[in-house]
Amino acid sequence: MKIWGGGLCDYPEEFYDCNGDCLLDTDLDNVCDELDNCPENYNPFQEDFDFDDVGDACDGLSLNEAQQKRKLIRITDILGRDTQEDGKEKIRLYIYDDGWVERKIKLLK
Ligand SMILES: [Ca+2]
Ligand SMILES: [Ca+2]
Ligand SMILES: [Ca+2]
Repeated sequence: MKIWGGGLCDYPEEFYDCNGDCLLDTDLDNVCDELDNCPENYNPFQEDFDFDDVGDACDGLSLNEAQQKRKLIRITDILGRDTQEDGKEKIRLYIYDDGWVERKIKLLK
């Protein structure tokens, strides 16, 4: 995202005025409503852990909550074969009932 740097104002950045201020910024985090992944939550860094374009600040779940709410339905290896929690595969995929997939990488001891 580019931020208008001031000076000439022939072509202000979309959604910004000539001063680099948002035309609309409900939560005052300097990310314009049109670009803000949480228009009503102050989150200047636009964190979005699961990349669904809804920011963490308003995604309705924190990481901890998410893990508590979800139910683990399968553990597979990288090729989609079922494995176990203590499997020896280096990378395991934890598949949850809401479609969430968590990748766990086993550290070598
Ligand atoms: Ca904003
Ligand atoms: Ca925001
Ligand atoms: Ca999100």
